[in-house]
Amino acid sequence: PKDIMRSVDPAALYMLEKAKDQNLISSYDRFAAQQPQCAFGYEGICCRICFQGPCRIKPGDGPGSKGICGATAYTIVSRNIARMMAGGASAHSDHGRHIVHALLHAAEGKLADFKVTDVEKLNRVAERIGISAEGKTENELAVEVSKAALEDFGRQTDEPCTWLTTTITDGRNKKFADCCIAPTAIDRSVVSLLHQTHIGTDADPVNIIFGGLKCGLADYVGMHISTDLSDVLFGTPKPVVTEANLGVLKEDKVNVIVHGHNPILSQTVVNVAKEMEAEAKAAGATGIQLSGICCTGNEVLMRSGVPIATNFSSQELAIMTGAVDVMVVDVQCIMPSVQAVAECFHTKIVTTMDISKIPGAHHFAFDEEHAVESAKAVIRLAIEGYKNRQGMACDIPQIKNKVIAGFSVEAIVELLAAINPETPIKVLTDAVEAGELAGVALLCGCNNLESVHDNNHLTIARELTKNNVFVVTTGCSAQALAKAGMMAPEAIEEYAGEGLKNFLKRLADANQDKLTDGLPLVFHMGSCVDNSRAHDLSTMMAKQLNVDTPKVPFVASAPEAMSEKAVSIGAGAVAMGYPTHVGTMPPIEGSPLVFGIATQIASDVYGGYFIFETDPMVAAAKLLASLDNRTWKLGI
Ligand code: BF8
Repeated sequence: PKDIMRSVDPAALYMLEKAKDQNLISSYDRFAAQQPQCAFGYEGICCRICFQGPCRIKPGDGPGSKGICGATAYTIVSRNIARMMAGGASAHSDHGRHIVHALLHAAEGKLADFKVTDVEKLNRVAERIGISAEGKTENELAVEVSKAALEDFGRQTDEPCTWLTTTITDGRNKKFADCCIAPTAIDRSVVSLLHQTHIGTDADPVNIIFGGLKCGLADYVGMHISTDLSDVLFGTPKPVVTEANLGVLKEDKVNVIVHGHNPILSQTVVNVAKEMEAEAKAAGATGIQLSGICCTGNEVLMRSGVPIATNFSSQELAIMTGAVDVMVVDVQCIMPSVQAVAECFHTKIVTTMDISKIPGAHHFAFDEEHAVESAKAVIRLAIEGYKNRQGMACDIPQIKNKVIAGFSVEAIVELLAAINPETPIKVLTDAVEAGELAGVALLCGCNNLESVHDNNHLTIARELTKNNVFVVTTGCSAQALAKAGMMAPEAIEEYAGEGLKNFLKRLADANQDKLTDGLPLVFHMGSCVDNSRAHDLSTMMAKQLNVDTPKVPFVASAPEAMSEKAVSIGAGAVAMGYPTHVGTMPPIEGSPLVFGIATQIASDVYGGYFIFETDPMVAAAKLLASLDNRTWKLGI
């Protein structure tokens, strides 16, 4: 209905109005058309694991209260949610594997277009995982590091994953070993979980959820490998200044949007675009305008300052501007509908990965051996598109905000080191111990139209920063905050509480020589795999405070979670010991027992727990209370 607010992003609202006038259908309309959604599925008590079903669990204690095999609500709910964790871990880690192969093949001299870019990061990763750099060339070292990473995917013995044991606290290592949830290999943990949740295997919800947590930790390993080796290949992010929202599209330029997750494709497009400006100008454009959607957008934003066009829910709306010449996509979070919308305009959708195709779209198979060639072909298609667009109407909402991003852990440590060169992280923990900061929060995850687009992200960020929480952010959450201007220095004056204001001012003053444009209110740490960066920050805080991660005043929130990846990230976060808020209901309400495992039993065993709360104001209050409880327990 017309009076329901569907987004708090003014650019998205502008485009939704236009869509209505022109009878263009988007996910916002399809969400409304799906109502009311199936209550059995919504609560997780629809079982489709075997095809005697679907079985729907009904109240009472008659035969309808169980599946045909006798599975109860708690078995069905736990199996369904665990399978989502397996899906999420698969997506993150398969992306990670792609990066490992690219680094390995580049270091073996098989790829002309890729090389080790960040030797220091390579050395740091090698040292951390116990590989000596002594007497080795950087390529030899990169080969060894890549092979060690591949071991974490396929090890058949019982040692836990290297990228887990070497990146977490001793306390977490012991806990995971004691509870038998340390993954030995990513692929194996996914396979085991699919086996465990097959009809007639595991019926015990606690055991199933613990299997899920193991997969959540495998997801963490996959994310960490992705981040580390992407940094080695393309560089570790440093502060960059750029912009966000649909106003970054330019009518007089060739507009190329990169969308998806894998930086191998998007970074190559970015690198090649610089060399092809002249071709674009020869076609009458004033240049090439790149912009990003979803996490591949975050990857090239962090490393190359490429602006953000928009985030997940509003991806179709970008095409409706009529200004997008090519949208090139790789994997994950690409709505199949982008092709249908593109067909109403001159826009071409280009798919690039053999596991991710859309009927009707152009498919340019992208392989690392011909990366530059493929990227050039994509940009040439966009230049053709620009020519075809002449004489057609563009309608770009002139809405965008300034963004300061690029905050890898290394970049944050460098900022802190300007105040305390010996122990940089102490600047952050001291601020928490002094009560200047209430703690640290990671805002991450998707959009989900169950809530008003971007509203939960913005409301929670405002409440937390007002109450002196240092906010780091990734994924579509970061993009929501960027679009709304919360990554501009001006946002500090507008939203930060006194303590946070003073902390950020001290940091900015100490780094004046490095920062051309000051610091933002909230710190963009990258894509969803870069949640590993936030984990590293909390682990550093734990080590400095001499406690395990469940005692650190650190919380996580996925205000508008939607994807399987969000479920596996959340599982990993809870295992690490964080109070983890989810602002849209995952399908677990059909079993009070599973709900209790997630919200209470998890806390008894791991220290972390889920907070399910759909009201963003109440959620912020709960997150603040969790931080408060942790600082109180630390004796602060
Ligand atoms: O990996 S936040 S909607 S884009 S799943 Fe997807 Fe969710 Fe966005 Fe990035 Ni993450």
